[in-house]
Amino acid sequence: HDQRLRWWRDAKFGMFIHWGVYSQAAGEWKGKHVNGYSEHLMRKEKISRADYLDLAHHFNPEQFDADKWVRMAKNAGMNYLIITAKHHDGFAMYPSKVSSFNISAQTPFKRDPMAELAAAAKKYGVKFGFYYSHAFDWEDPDAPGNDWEYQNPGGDRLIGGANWYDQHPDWLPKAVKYVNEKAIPQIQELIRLYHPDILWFDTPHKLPFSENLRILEAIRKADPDVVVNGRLARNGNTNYGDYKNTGDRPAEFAPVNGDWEAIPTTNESYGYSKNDHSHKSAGFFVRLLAKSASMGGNLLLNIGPMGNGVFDSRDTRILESIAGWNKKNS
Ligand code: JFZ
Repeated sequence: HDQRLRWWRDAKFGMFIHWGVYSQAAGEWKGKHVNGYSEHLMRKEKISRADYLDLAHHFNPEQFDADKWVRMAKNAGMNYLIITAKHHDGFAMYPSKVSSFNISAQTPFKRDPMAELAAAAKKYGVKFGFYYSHAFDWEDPDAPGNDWEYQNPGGDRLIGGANWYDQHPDWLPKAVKYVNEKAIPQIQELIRLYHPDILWFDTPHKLPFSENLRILEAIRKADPDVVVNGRLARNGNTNYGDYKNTGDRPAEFAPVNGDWEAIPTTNESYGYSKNDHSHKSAGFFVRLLAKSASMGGNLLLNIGPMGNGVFDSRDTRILESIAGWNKKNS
């Protein structure tokens, strides 16, 4: 654990990137603004798998430039980068052999952005890894979450969502099937293809603790050196990953014992949302970074690139002024 976490403890500052098919929709559906997390578009608008694929068929980020993305991070003083390989929509942003719900099978974009990012990160000495939604997967009929198209376990309208397995143990075999046939194989695939330094998980309450532990075992077996965040598996107050995450919003930024990381986003959404103008100032994040570092934590600052592969200019402005500050102080 200490060995694994060595680079992570020194890193202090990282870039979080939420980028997927939802970025193409930009927080809008059928001409109207969708509030909050744009990466939750599919759930909020109850979009069917087929309609979501229509959106994917128009995802063609030809201006994507991995070198530029990593340089932006590096110049801002960020030492690690974590990008969504698969968010809750279930869409793999890399050519997955496990599921055809992926970027190379469903979009006109024939490059592998994850491979390009992994290479650029290596070039600039930035640690690299993936966000992988292990619990929620809205396209998979067996996974927890999608209750508008399939009768999935743990959907939001079904018995309140969390701990559904206590009330509905009869649904458990479906979730286990999803973990065996999609989640674990894709995580193993990501480790094999890209050798990530870190894997970042979320919403563990959507799966029983035993399933989360099974995923953790599979990761440790595939690569004992990969850092795993605390949102993979949680039981009471105990985290089973390598470190803890605070709540998503800076307001929830409170002292935590041990190794921890905060994950503020520049505005109110993690994925790109063109009508969300709530971006905080660069100064705000510089102060937040000083605060987290002084409290012994890491700051993983999220940005949401656009569907065309370019950073939102509002994010770029923040990153460039942090870079200016970084240059003066290093
Ligand atoms: C999750 C995701 O649902 C969201 O889309 C984004 O990826 C974010 C980083 O994580 O949302 C959460 C998860 C946990 C909390 C809040 C939002 N929390 O513990 O406060």
